[in-house]
Amino acid sequence: MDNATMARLLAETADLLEIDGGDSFRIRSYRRAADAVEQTTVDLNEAVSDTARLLEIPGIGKGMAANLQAIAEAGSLPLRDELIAKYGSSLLELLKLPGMGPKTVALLWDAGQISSIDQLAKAIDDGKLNGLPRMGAKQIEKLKKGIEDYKRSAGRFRIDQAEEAAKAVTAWLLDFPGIERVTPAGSLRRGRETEGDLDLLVTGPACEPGHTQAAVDHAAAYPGIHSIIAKGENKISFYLSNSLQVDVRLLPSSSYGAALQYFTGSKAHNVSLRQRALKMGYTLSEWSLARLDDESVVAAKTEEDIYKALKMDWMPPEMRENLGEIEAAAAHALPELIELKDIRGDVHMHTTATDGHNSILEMAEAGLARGYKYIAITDHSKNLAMTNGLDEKRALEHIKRIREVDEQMDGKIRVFAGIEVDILGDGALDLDDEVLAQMEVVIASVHTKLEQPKDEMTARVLRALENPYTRILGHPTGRLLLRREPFQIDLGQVLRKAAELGVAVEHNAAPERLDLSDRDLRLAKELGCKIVINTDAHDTRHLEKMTYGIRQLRRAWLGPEDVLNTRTAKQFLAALRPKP
Ligand code: DGT
Ligand code: CA
Ligand code: CA
Ligand code: ZN
Repeated sequence: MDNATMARLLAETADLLEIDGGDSFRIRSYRRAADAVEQTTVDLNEAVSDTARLLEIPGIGKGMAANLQAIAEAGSLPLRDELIAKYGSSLLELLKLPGMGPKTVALLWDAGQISSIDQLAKAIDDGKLNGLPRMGAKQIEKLKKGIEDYKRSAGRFRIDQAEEAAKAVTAWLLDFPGIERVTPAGSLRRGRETEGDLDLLVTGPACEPGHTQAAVDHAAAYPGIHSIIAKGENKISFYLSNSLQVDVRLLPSSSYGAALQYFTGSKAHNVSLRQRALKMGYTLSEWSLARLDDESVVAAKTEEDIYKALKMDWMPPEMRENLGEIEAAAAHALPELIELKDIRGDVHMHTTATDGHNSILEMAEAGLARGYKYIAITDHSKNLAMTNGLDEKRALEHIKRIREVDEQMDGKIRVFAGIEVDILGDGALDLDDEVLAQMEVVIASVHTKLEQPKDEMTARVLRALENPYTRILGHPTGRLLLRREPFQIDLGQVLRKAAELGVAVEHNAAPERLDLSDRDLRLAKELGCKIVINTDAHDTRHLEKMTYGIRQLRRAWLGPEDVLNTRTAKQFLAALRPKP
């Protein structure tokens, strides 16, 4: 059991105790222990047998040390188990709703033994919450929205987490001598921003009919498996310990293409494609494209064969959402999509001057190592005090240091001076114009007061765009995938204004953001916006996350010409809004 899981069990115990009306001193000690376990660099799994070592961890006393030992031994904590038995484990799910703390959960329990999200939804619908203390109409509305958001994101995983898991399982499968190829299909192959489960397609001699047992057994022995859901002749499904489901299918190489096409989806794309096949006298399945009349196979071995037999061009998986790609492929009119190698620079990143982990020089060298021709250093501004944001004086000093590194790189890579300047609550920018005037890349972003009503937020961002020094609008909706919904904003109006003023809009490639979303990117292109893709790196390693953003641009059908930082350094600067 890892530290994170132990910390979670302790924190949940504290929450349950509070709901139970427990002694506040005791509640606090569990909470403090949870924090301590989360913060410590000691591997508790290893240290747990040595009480003295546990006691050295600040926040862990004798009682908690015993609790940690109990957790390590039994995988659970008796007190937590007791409370779960009393209230049910769904109570913990209630706590995951935004704005829901133990006090509110206790209130709901007392009001009608409401102990799950479904029961809460029903109680709201039945009007049972009206009149409860601290439950005004506004509060109830908020809860309702929280439930909707939660249901939408529950059980999904970010693309970086899904990809990491896919890579690990793939490596394990490829270790087996009779397995030659493993391909992730489904939403991951289509590059969706989140994945519901992984669909891995496997082929090789060990996957041919009648010979699959050993390969299935090998898959079942993957060390990361939490529990097996189903195990058959050609398929095994299991949960990883983070509860991500993985479906592994073993396929004969003769029908690999048909299966890849089918399991890549999307469902909507497949439905449309099947209709086209029917009109042509064919039937399309996960096994083959076959003639309707005599069932003879027309194509099955590769995806290209199948699309070709349907008189279409093969299309990148990111396009397969039934949004016009079938018609375009049939008309041989598919657009050229952007690729990672088209990107020549990354112009949003942070350094140790604020909340980044690396120096200007280290970021420049990492950019160079990726083959970039330019980067921009864009640290935070003073409004974001928790990041040690730059005030005017420090910003000017920072520009000087950036110029020095630019010199030092001797033309191998250009290092532009920039800032990610906060858009204040009223739409003013956080730094004086005279300072902004000295930088090449001024990104304006909203980081605070995210709760503003829609018209206020829209007016705020419009005002920020009007500032003549604003050149890029950073992460325009402020969402954090599966954690925080976009803030309320009239994005159409903002994008139209950005297009009119020549302010570029950012696609933030950090996998927890990925905004603008694929759909918003399509709108941005339609409206004629300039588009920039950035990683918002806070560490040299984050520069690698560009790939997740590229997938979203491709899903929006963007080509290299649609994105400013596919251009040379000179062309890039020239394409930004001119300085006043
Ligand atoms: P996810 O897992 O929710 O992120 O999304 P997908 O697209 O990976 O969906 P999943 O895992 O349920 O199925 C993988 C692919 O298999 C899906 O994209 C298309 C295909 N598929 C699954 N069920 C059906 C179905 O009932 N009809 C059709 N036409 N295709 C299906
Ligand atoms: Ca899937
Ligand atoms: Ca699946
Ligand atoms: Zn930011």
